[in-house]
Amino acid sequence: MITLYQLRWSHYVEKVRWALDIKGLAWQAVDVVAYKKEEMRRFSCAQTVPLIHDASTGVAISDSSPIIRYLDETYPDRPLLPHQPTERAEAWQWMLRLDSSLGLYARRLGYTQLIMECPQVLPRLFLPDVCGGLFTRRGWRSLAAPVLGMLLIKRFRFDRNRHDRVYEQLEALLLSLADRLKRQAFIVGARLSAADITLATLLRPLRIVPYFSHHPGLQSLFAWQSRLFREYGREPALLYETLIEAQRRHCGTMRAGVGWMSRERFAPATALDEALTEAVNDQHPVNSFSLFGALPSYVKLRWFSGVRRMAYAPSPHMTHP
Ligand SMILES: N[C@@H](CCC(=O)N[C@@H](CS)C(=O)NCC(=O)O)C(=O)O
Repeated sequence: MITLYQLRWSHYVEKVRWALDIKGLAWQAVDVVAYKKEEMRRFSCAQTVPLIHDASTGVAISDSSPIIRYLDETYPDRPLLPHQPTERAEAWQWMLRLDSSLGLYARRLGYTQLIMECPQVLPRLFLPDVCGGLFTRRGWRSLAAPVLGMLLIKRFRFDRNRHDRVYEQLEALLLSLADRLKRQAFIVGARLSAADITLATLLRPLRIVPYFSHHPGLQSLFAWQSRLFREYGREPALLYETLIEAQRRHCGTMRAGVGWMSRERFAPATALDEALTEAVNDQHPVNSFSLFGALPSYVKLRWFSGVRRMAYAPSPHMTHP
């Protein structure tokens, strides 16, 4: 039996859940408390989720791509990485590249969107069981939301989205991936591989970011993702998607107009062709002192981010409850 330590809504975790299901392995999930992660402390590997503990080998390993490689090497049936060496190396590089770019940027913009439109969702994600669910209740929710928002800003630097050109870098990457997937059904080779699972799952948070989910040049990419979700029985919408959608329908608007984006195509500064040996992450340490220093950034992001409110339009590829 494999135990998967998870935050339910994490896109890196979703990638591993999908891999475990394809391989047909017996697994169980343990939901961790994000800011303590006590459940995982006994393992010596990096304390990020996903983390798996395989009781039959005694191995504990974190980081989604190495987890998938471990699963393939230990349980060779129903391989997730291509067998052919060149394709295998190519798929592996795509996984690391997407973990280090798309995964990080999509997380930043997904949380940014929640903070801009409905921060009360954050306690429902992070604190569902703390104090018997107190912080998910109306009133308490509104108190907990800004604190969580500030914590996340410090952890992932959403206040630097514009400075770091996150929208620009992502747009350039996704347009090139959309072009690639118009020419071929899968990122590498002739069948689904872990590279496709990586792309489809790490794209998930952008389904709530209208700049991308409604982008005319990216509709084929979201259609590709939705088709894979359907074919492989993945969840059509995670909790945060359903909640933000409900909020948008209720108020008839969404934050969609990224004021500073120009129509010119952006050339990313960093070469994506450099070979990677491991995935890069972007978490920064937070302490209570630095946390409250994030209040001005929270206020700015929530109300003056430069992302304009526009009339709500359902995203074409979202399944509506
Ligand atoms: N490259 C890692 C990224 C893992 C990661 O950053 N996980 C986040 C959840 S999305 C996490 O552990 N967050 C807890 C924290 O920030 O302390 C992977 O592919 O697994």
